[in-house]
Amino acid sequence: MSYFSEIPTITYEGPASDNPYAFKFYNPDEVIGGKTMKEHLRFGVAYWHTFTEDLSDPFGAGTAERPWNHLSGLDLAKARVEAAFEFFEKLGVPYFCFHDVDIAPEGETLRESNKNQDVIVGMIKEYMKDSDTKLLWNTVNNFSHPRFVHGAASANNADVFAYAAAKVKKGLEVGKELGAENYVFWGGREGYETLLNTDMKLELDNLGRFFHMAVDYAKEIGFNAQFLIEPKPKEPTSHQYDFDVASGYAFLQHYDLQDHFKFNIEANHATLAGHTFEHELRYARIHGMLGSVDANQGHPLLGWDTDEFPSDLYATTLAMYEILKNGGLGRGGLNFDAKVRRGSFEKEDLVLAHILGMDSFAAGLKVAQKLIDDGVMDNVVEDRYASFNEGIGKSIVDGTADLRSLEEYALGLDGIQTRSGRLESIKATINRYLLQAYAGE
Ligand code: XUL
Ligand code: CO
Repeated sequence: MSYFSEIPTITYEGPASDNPYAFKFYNPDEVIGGKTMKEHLRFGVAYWHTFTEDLSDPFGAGTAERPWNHLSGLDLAKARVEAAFEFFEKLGVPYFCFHDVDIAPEGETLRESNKNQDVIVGMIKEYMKDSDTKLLWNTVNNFSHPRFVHGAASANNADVFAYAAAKVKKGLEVGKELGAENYVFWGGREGYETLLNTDMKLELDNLGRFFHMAVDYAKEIGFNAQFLIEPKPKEPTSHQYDFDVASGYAFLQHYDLQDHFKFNIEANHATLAGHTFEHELRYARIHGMLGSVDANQGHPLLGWDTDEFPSDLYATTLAMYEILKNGGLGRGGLNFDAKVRRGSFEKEDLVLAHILGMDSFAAGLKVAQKLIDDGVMDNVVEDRYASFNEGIGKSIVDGTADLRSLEEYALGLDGIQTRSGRLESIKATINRYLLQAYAGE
């Protein structure tokens, strides 16, 4: 059965093309800074948004028209697998990602859920044999079912902790079976709604214990995926424990988990935390903790996690700048944790949305590499901090200065010269690079 037969295989036609079913900027074989675009970008399709999502929102029912909507149970799950691998091939995406409940229906019991998963995981494994698409990461959904109303690993109820642990155990086994390169923990309900009934210390300690159990079990079964924490400040909780990279990193260090995890950074989670996307990438990068990316964007006028497909070239450029400066994402990738808008309910929109996301990051990559090659930001930064390269500045950086030596120096100063940060000029330069990157093509 074919689900996307009317849709052609998407190929690169270049910026001048007006064919909606073609890449304008994503040219998988084009070499940028010594690596192909395909090697740099490692795109992933999020199974939940593309094959499971019905596009409902808190105010209205689902609108998604999908050729598998008439099915249910395991038949529906199987149809989605067929559709997914056809979709991956049409777009030439190298990776996909899923939660346990995205791929297979939950049963009445944990045992039944596991059995359903086994059926679908077996089918996915077969499809993967004939496909170039691999599993970037899997995870388990420990937040949707009512049993997780008060959290999972940070729940008040030990039975819920045990149930969540059992689901992660299965998730790790599934990840190993399908050769996942990473395994993600997003703490959907690992937080609280109010401190009035919350033992924060016990919840955080339990979360730490939970992660150690996962690390130990992965080691035991020989599943050597990179573990990733995906920070988000809130939603659905009013306060999520892994609020942002900085608080997540402090948590990992406190519980001695920092060597076992990196971060999966989502653009819209960064902005919900009051940061820019590039702030979260930079914070992770400079601490050696940048693992992978959930590539999406928020709506500037809405305060929640809208999970839009990335279209903002300024944001993708600055994100790719951080990723290039990181030397790439290693075994991580750019997973489109993004959904088409509720009004974009036709199946064609799924393809068009991925083309938009892939092209946006490809263009960002090209501009970012040029900015790096020409030292645009590096030169500004080097010049701005030059006072730390010699004299008193050098003594601060190399640790030979102390308050006494600094006082002596400051007392001898005859005024301090400060200089402009030239922000507007830098922005004008970035605009020029953005507009010139494809000039003449
Ligand atoms: C929710 C979110 C999740 C994680 C995986 O905001 O981003 O889909 O990516 O659980
Ligand atoms: Co995400």
